[in-house]
Amino acid sequence: MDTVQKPLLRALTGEAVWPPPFWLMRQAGRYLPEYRLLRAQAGDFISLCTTPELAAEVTLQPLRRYGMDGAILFSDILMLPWAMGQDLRYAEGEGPLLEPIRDAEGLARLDPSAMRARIAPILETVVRVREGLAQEAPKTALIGFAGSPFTVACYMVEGRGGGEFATARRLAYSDPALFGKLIRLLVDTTTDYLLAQAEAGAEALMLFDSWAGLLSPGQFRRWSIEPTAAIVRNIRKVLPDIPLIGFPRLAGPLLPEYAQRTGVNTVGMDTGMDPRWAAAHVGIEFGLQGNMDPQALVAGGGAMEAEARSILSAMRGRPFVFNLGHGIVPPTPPEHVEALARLLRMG
Ligand code: 1CP
Repeated sequence: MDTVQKPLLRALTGEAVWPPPFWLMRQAGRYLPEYRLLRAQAGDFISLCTTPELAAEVTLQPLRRYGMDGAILFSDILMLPWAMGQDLRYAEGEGPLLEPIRDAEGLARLDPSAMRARIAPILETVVRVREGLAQEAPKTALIGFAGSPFTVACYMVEGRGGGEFATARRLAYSDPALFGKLIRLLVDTTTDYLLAQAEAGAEALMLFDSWAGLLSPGQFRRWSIEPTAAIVRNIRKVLPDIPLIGFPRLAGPLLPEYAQRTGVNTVGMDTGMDPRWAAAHVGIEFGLQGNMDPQALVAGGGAMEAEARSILSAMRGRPFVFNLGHGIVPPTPPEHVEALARLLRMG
């Protein structure tokens, strides 16, 4: 199958494909029994991400059930700081824990030159997933990804998730030189990391800015829009045509400005974004992606169908990729995902 014909790639580059292609953030994960089984075999989460055979298998699992139009590389946004030598572990039930970086000494301990060797197994996963897709799902496109510099910096400075990243946001005001240095390092390494994924076979690239909406408008422009725009420019110099998706979660009314100024092809809408407002304010030259409430997918039934249909009707006639407004949550019944996939195929 010629990649140009893959529906996801057509929608991401400006075509109003109907019924719209779909995939779901965190589509591989704990709601699937086959994932839990492999996760237990791998032991810890980092081993799962760095064992290409297992990570590729986990990437393909949801496609076998639901035939999504997009596969997303199974990895994590924090594998980049890990690849630069920052201590990282995933504590059961607690999420990621890192050795916090809050001063110049901490920043100096990062070793970007270690990155290439440490990401090698992740790139090998990309190669294997492309081989798997060619065999099993020739119309499905592979999405590579990274966290945006601001969101990754949040975890690097705070050392953990679960809160509002007060330390990281304060540092951005109190020591913008240091915070800026960290962001610039992330712009450079994220560019290299995404280009390496594309070279290994990723067909579209997504930047997750999950915590962008915690920023004031001025800080949002400085720490979310500008670094993202720099990454987009860097990537475009090498790969002018690769589809790029940006997801500035909770950006609210700054979403159109984010689309315009970053130069991504498609912007992700989070759960709270009104798709009709987005359709009216984000130019038709941009694709939109989103944004059903993950809790509607847990609930299922008529309520879920009504949510999905209302999003579809708001997006009709423009380039659009159906997705959730944030990641699938573990209590999601797999049969609800099945029902959603059936509804979406009918358009
Ligand atoms: O126990 C487990 O099995 C680990 C749970 C888990 C999984 C399945 C983590 C830890 N990461 C992932 C995979 C993952 N993470 C993917 C690939 C799979 C897919 O989408 O199907 C992707 C794209 C991510 C991206 C990610 N990681 C983001 C951005 C998207 C978002 O959800 O906002 C963020 C913020 C993270 C950090 C992270 N990693 C893991 C957890 C539990 C978290 C969130 C921590 C927090 O709440 O702050």
